Amino acid sequence: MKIAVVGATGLVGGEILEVLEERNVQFDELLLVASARSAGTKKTFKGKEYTVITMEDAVAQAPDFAIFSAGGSTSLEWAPKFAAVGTTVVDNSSAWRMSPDHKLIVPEINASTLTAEDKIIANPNCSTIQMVVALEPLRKRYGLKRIVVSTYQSVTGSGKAAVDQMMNERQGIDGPMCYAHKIDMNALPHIDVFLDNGYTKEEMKMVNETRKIFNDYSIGITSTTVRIPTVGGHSESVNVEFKEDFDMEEVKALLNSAEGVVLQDDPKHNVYPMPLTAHKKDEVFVGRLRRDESQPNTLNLWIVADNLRKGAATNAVQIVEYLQKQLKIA
Ligand code: A2P
Ligand code: 11C
Repeated sequence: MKIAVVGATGLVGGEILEVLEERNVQFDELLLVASARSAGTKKTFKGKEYTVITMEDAVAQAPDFAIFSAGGSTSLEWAPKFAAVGTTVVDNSSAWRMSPDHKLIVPEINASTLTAEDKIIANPNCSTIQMVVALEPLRKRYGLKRIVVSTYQSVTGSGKAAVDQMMNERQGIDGPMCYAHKIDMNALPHIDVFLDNGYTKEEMKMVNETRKIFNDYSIGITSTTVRIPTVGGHSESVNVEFKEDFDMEEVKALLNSAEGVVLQDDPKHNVYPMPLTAHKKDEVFVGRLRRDESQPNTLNLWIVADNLRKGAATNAVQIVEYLQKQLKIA
C-alpha cells in the first residue's frame, strides 16, 4: 500500500503524519508532497528521513491513497489528476464537500455510504465535525429540530501563518498579518470570508455540511463563528432543540457510550472540556450539559476537540482505515 500526504509541510500535514504513526497505519510506501517551494526538503517519519516531492512526481507514482491538506484550489486542480491514476483521495479542503457527486464523511456517522467507486472523498470542516460527532447519539434517539451554535476557534485553524501572527504579537514583533486585526488579547467574529447574507463562509459551512452529513435538510441551523487566541482546539456552545423530550441521565449515558465522544461533565469539581486538555487528543469532549429552561426539548452543551486532530487529520486517517479494512482497498 502506497500513501501520499499532500501538504505534508503544513500544520495539518504534520498532524496527519503524527496520527498515521500513533495509530500504526500499515503501508509499504509513504510519499510526502508539497508545493515546488518545499520540494527537496527533508522530513522524518518513524525515524526515517523522507524527501518532500512535487505534485507531478507524486501523481507519477500513482499512490493508493492521498490525504490532501493543501487548500481548496490545489485540491480542485490536483485531486482529479490523482483520481485519474487510480488514487483514492481524502480531501481536507472545502473544494468537494458540497458537490452532489462527492461524499462528505464522518466515519462514526456515515462511513457505510462509501464504496470503492468513491475516488474523491471530502473531509468536513473542523467545526462541523466535532459538533456532529457529539450530536449523533442524541439525534438517533430524540431527532434534531434546530441547532444554535457559537464557536470559539483556535488560530491553528488558519494554518502556520496565523500561529506566527499570534506569537509575534505576544513578543511585540511586527510581522505579517494573517487576520484583518490583531488576534492576541482579542476575539474576531470573522472566520473565512463574508457572504451576501451577512454570514461568513465558516458559518454557512456549519449549516450546509451538517445537513449533508445527517442527510436531513429539515434541520434548522444558525451559527456564529469566532476566532480566539488559543491553539489547542475549537470550542462550541451548542443549543439543540430535539423533536422529542429527553432525560438528562439518558443523555449522559448515550454520550458516555458514543464512539469517539468523551463526557467531561462534573462542574462541582471544575471538570469540563477545554482546548488545553483536548490538545493532541483524537476524541470529541462534551460537558456543561444543561436543560434550556426557556423552551421545551432543548439542551445546552459545550463541545471541544483538537481541530487539527478529529477536526482534520484524525477524521481523514479514519476514512483511509475504513477503506482499507471494510472495503479492502489496497
Ligand atoms: P508549502 O509548504 O510548500 O507551501 P498550512 O495551511 O499550514 O499553511 O499548510 C499548507 C500546505 O499546503 C503546505 O504543506 C503547503 O506546501 C501546501 N501547499 C500550498 N500550496 C500548494 C500547491 N500549489 N501545491 C502543493 N502543495 C501546496
Ligand atoms: C478554521 N475551520 O478554523 C477553519 C479551518 O474549510 O477546512 C478549516 C477550513 C476548512 O479557520
